[in-house]
Amino acid sequence: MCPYLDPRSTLDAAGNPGFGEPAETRFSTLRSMVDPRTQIEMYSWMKLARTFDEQMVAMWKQGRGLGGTFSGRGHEAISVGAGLALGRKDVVAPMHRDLGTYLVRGMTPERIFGNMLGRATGASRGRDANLHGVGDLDLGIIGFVSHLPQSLPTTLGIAMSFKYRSEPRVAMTFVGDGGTTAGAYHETLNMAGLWQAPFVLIIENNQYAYSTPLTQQMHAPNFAERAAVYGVATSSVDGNSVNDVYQTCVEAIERARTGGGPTVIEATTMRMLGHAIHDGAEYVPADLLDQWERRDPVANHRQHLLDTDIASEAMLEQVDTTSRERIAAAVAEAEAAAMPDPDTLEDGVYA
Ligand SMILES: Cc1ncc(C[n+]2csc(CCOP(=O)(O)OP(=O)(O)O)c2C)c(N)n1
Ligand SMILES: [Mg+2]
Repeated sequence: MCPYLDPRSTLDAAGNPGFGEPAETRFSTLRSMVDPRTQIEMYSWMKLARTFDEQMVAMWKQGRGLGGTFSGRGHEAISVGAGLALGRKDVVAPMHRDLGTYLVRGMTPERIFGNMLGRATGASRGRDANLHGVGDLDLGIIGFVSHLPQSLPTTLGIAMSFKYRSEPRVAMTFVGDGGTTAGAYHETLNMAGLWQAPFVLIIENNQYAYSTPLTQQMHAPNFAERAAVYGVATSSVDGNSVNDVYQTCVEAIERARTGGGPTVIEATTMRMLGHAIHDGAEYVPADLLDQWERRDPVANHRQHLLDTDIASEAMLEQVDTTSRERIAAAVAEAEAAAMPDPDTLEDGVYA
């Protein structure tokens, strides 16, 4: 359960009866396979990620000293669903929109805001003012390699180290639709299939690579079909359904852990803001954004929890309030933190 937002404990203390089993099963097979507690937990993390994201965007507009600001709005079901499906000893290399994965793996909002504000308390101790390259091996987070898509061969190498040592561990990473057009994507999948590595790759198909729409990127935009030729298992999933993403990842991770080889999961979603916050994304048709706004992963999962009687409105309001308080406290702590000591400038420089 999300350590910051535990609706069960808060609401039990308030005397709320809490949640029960779904009233009826009227959702897809995948959705009905996810237990109610996990579904509430996923909402808690998605809401925390969304609240963080909105705060980050607001602070950038206020000129409050954030570095590279890449919104993951719309990607929460992917980053949270995939992150929660992993085991404690597995590793993951998140991408620039995967804030939710950092959070579920245990990187605190204080450390992430501290990082974005260049503080000594940030995850990179002031070396990097966004989430590019920030990792924490104790949390099983491999720093994102900014040169796309070079996190793929790196993560495949880690997966192969698990295989060589006969450790039942899995390495997961992400790539954007744009990143799949680069050579290293194909080289990685070729070797992953050949070696049957314990490797899971999630393609975050958000329709755009910077200002280039999918239709101008590739002739055959069916990612699962294209990946299958490399000898990997493939799945296509609604990237705005956290239950579907989670369940698909659970199955892929289990297959990889038990010697069944790699999986490529295509998760379809939409990049809801510009490439980075300076980009107004005027090139994205407004009606396309409207269509995807109606499929918002956080709002829709919230409604699903209510419709199935998994959670009450009071419980979810409590989660929403706790998220706001948690993020406000993290920002206050990060803004009050010291900048790095200039004497430490060369720490961590090896060549
Ligand atoms: C080799 C390389 N070229 C260019 C960039 C700059 N860049 C960063 S993200 C990005 C767009 C990537 O699009 P996509 O893979 O679809 O991911 P998205 O940003 O949509 O999540 C570009 C061009 C980079 N990081 N690395
Ligand atoms: Mg993209």
